[in-house]
Amino acid sequence: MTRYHLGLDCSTQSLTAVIVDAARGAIVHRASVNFDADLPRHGTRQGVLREDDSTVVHAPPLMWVEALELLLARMKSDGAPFAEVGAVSGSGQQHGSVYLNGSAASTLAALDPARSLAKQLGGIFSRATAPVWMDSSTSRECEEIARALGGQDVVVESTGSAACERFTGPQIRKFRKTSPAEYEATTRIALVSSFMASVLAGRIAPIDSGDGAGMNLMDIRALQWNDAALDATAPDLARRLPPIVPPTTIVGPISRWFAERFGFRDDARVVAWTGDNPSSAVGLSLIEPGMAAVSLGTSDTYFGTMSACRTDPRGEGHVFPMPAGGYMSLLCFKNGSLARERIRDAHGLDWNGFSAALASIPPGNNGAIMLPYFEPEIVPKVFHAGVRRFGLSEGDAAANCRAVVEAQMISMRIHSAWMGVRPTSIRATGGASVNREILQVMADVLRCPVHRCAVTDGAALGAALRAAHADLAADGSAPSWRNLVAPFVHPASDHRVDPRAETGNVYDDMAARYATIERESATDPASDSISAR
Ligand code: XUL
Repeated sequence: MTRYHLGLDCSTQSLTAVIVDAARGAIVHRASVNFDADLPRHGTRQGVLREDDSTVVHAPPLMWVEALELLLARMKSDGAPFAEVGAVSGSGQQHGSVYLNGSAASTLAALDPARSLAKQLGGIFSRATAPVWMDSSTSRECEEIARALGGQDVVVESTGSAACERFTGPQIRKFRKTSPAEYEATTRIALVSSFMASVLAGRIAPIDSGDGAGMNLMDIRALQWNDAALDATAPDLARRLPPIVPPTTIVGPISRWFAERFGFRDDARVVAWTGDNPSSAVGLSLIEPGMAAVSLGTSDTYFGTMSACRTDPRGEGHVFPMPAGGYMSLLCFKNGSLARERIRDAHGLDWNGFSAALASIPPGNNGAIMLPYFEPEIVPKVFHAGVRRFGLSEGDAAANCRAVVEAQMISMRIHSAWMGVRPTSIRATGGASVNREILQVMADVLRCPVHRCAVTDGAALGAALRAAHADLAADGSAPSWRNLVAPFVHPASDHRVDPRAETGNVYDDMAARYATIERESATDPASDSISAR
């Protein structure tokens, strides 16, 4: 009897597991391994290894392997129902790359259940560490790739994103340039997602199109390797990459190592893993076009869904195919909670005080505008930190509280406009989503209802639901995505905030003014309204 589905998320700091009972719409088991705390011998801090030059950020793939073994062992002793798991899938931090040598395929296929996984897999790497998404050491390679392909516009249009430092293609190019012998010894390059799927399935797993889109190597429309991008990146790259497959592909049965060690069924299916962002979209039940989710964390992230593929002409947003069909876009705003906290602290407020101050000023802030670049910004690209204030005095607590939140929401509205879909609803998650006043500004500026959702482990949950979908489909009873995901997204009790009709025009005008100010300040970074606070 296979009632359950297992989802894993190999993120930056931890490996998390969720087991779902899709028929009952319930999570039946949850567990997590923290890399720093549970596997200290790898010497990571917050899951990564940094060189003195802090642009280089790597992680040891063997640590993820050990984490998998430890996590499943803990779950087994806690009584996780592995024998009833029909399929397992997962998600990985996007962009990170794992370099495998010629022994990898045969070693993975012949794992001995009597011996530990990490002891057997130590020899399969042609590079001991994997560059991860936090690595930003490849600016030169990005320029070289963009030049070879005819400019960043061409890279965006063909691969779905501008050539970005953390993306896999520029990372591979740098590896080939700095370590040619190790590159020669590399027979396969995997993503974090496809590497973990390979370990589970005991064979080199394909890369799914959702995570493949984070490489600057895949044709975003054909969902196949883009030959010109491969040529612009490194020699003989095609033979080092596995095929690209749809995110619901079954890679094969679980490896005998896992079946014997933990009691999985021999025919438990391994479903292709994907990136953590496409997987979180499923966990947040973003399965239809026109939906959006905003995560209010240290950085704020905006996910939007589209039925057809569009790319961002400014190259700020990334486009990834969605597991449930269609495409999603990801926009990352660095000055999220970071900026809100800076204003809160500068005025000696707590969050209640911040909310009260924000609410005490009318929408539109009497014309005051802030560009909240406490740190260099990703969207829009701002290289030098500096807060810019227009018609806003630095000492006015209430106006600054409103200004920072209005700026963030207007920026989301302006920089998601290229998607051509006005969201019909937004799911808000992350720490600051408990703040109703912030959600009110979001609803007013983005002109749609905002639902606060208490989703934890969204990427692992999304992976479990993808495993369930692929497994049931393979048995001939594919559920509708909507029915599958709906029971798992629980809106918080005070969950819905509606836009107020009277604010509509205020924000149309303000968004237009904000866009002009933002554009002008990009060409005039030395304006004297800049402040460090
Ligand atoms: C997305 C990105 C991160 C990683 C880590 O482009 O770099 O969200 O996926 O979670």
